[in-house]
Amino acid sequence: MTENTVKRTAEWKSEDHRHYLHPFTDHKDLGEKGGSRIITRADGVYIYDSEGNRILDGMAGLWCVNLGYGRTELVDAAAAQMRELPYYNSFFQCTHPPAIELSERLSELSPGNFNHVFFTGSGSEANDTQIRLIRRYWDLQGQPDRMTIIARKNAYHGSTLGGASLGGMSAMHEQMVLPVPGIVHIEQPYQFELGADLSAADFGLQQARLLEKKILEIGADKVAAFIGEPVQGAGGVIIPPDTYWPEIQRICDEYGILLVADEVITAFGRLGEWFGSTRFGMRPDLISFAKGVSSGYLPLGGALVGDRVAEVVIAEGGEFAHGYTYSGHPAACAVGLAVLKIMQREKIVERVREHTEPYFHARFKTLEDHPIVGEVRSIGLVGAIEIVKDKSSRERFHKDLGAGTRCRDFCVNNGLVMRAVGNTMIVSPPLVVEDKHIDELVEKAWKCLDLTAASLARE
Ligand code: PXG
Repeated sequence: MTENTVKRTAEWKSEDHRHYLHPFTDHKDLGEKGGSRIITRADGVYIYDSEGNRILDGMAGLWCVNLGYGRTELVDAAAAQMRELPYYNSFFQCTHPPAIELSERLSELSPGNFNHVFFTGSGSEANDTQIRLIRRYWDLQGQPDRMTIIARKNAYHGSTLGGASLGGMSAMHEQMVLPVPGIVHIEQPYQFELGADLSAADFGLQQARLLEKKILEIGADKVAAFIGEPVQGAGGVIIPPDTYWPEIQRICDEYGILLVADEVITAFGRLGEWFGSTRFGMRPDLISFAKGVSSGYLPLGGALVGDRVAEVVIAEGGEFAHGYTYSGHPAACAVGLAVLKIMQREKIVERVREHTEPYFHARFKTLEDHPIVGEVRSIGLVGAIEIVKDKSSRERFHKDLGAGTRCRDFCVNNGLVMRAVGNTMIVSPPLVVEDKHIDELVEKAWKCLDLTAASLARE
């Protein structure tokens, strides 16, 4: 921080408010509340704002900066690639080394039935690509009536029209007359909200069988695919019971429908595996990825295409009429390769699985003793805290009290980024967090839950 950044803060806030339309933001409300916090730099697991505050980044940016900030190796990889070849496309029978090498590395790291990658610039574009691949596959199989894709309520699959349609966020649907035709939603495996009376095993089976019910309602010969995040992220870190995914897999197999794992958050070590599907015993036909593949340093995503789909689309499909200017961007792919190199060298996935996850799980769970916490859950390095008014009945605070956003604001003002999804607080720290950072996260979270409880008690 320099004196200059402090001085510039007011000016930046005003310019920001006048010109910059932020994603998912109520601009009128933001203006009335004094504008945005301006993040000027970051290092390791901390971000710094223009007024010099140091804040522990409990969200790894937006679930993406898995290797932490200040990785000069990633900066150097991008700079070197930009000097050599800053851009070229892979349309019209061209390609370039970073995209070739990254597609090969991803094929090696992904489950055995995956050997092809389609690159995009984001997770939303990855899921739009999946819709195109799914429709193309069934057309080529001579089953064009298999048009319906089943997804879940409260899922997040991105913000393009396709991604928002697959997602189950009603507020997004309402603003755009979505979903587009051919996408339907079933209920999610959110036990704290929907299944308090059942055992986890029974609740998992019950929620999975909603898929079978929906398939039978539509007609199995009309269903193309099911898409789900192994663990729902933006919906509130919803961790399905162990029985859920095996039963979903059984149903997909039985009716021959494609299974798409949206691993935009869960891949690249977030759940202590290269791909979160592995942890839940899923055998997806298609996988979407983004975020952690480049650790957020440059925009990069893609669709991993399993052999079942690739063989049909490649052998019989002719030209696949789909692609983006930045598909396989050389600098983004060079950063992706450097990320994978660091992950291998520093054994990031193994460290999460063997050390960080158990430590985080145990320490984070202690927050369940807090008087306004109804449940704490975590898996890998994602976690959720359910804020409640009454622990035993799980009664929530009235929605208008904004318990979650209150807690979020206390957190950031006390040096911790924790995100609010309604009254659920969620975290997804960089995978490189050390024990002392986890201690700091838990201590600050407790303090901010105290502040939240006190402020709610005053109303
Ligand atoms: N799938 C999943 C599972 C995601 O979490 C996307 C797709 C879309 O990726 P892009 O790169 O197009 O944003 C995501 C993105 C939040 C939040 O508030 C989460 C995401 C994006 C923005 C906000 O938690 N996830």
